[in-house]
Amino acid sequence: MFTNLKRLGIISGLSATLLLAACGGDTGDDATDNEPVDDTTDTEVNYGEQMNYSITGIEPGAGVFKASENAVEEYELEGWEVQASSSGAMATALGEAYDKEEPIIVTGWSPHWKFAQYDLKYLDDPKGVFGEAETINTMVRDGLEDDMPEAYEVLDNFYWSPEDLEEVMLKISEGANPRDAAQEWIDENEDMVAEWTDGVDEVDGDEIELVYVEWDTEVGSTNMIGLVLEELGYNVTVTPLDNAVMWEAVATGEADAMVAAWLPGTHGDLHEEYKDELVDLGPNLEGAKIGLVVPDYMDIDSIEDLDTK
Ligand code: PBE
Repeated sequence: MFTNLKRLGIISGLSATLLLAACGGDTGDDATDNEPVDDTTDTEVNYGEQMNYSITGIEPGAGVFKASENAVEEYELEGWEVQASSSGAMATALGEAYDKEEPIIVTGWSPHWKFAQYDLKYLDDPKGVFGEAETINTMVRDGLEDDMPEAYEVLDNFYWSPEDLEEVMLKISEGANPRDAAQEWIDENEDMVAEWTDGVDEVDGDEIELVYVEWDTEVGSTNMIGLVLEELGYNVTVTPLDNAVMWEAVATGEADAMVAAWLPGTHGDLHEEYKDELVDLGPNLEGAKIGLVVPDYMDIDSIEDLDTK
């Protein structure tokens, strides 16, 4: 019983009330119950305290990590911190909290398999710190069109839906090796793949390097398009890097391409820095999104309602 109450946050709500009473903040008079209260007490559950004022982050180089730090500042979430971690560790922490119905806030994004696996929601962001819907664009190095016109054309044609990418991600999250998951998706979607490769000549073992970051989205998309290029005869290397290094590698021509540019907001700063040295082949996916994500069972809807220290 006690654990159940505690889990629901009723205990901390209760102690806040007792504290208020002790300070003379609540006279017990019903008429005072509707009066506006201080920001820090306006959610019944003190999630901040329960979560140690900590947002479970991912790699600090990720756009969503930086945006979350901006949110802490913009919403004046005093005492809150975004904890650096990895995408994999974030997902594990989310799964563990979810199984115990404990509160957790993660730096989240869509498409992502976590929405298929758990009931989750984005916290409202009335200040628009996380931006609107985004596209994921394909960027190639200067000169690729001349050097490898076949790969250029396939990369230019590559376009799929969030649901397609989610299918690949879900298979990987269920334990499939990324290449196998990507191959399975290709086998199940031959028509779409045929559209990307339609009329493109085969090549004979030309080497091409795709760079990406080990985020679930990019593991799925990069492995998939890498296999399509392999089928066309390319010798494909896929290299995981840090976000900023990925952008730099394509801008300097050290790598040939990436399918992981989140625009306009998430990678807006990196795009600004490198846009003149890259060839933007446009969106390979539309309807992506980033933000703070919590389990549906949490009694909070907006970043504004997070209680501060
Ligand atoms: N993500 C996944 C990346 C882009 C792709 C949302 C974690 C980021 O925040 O930079």
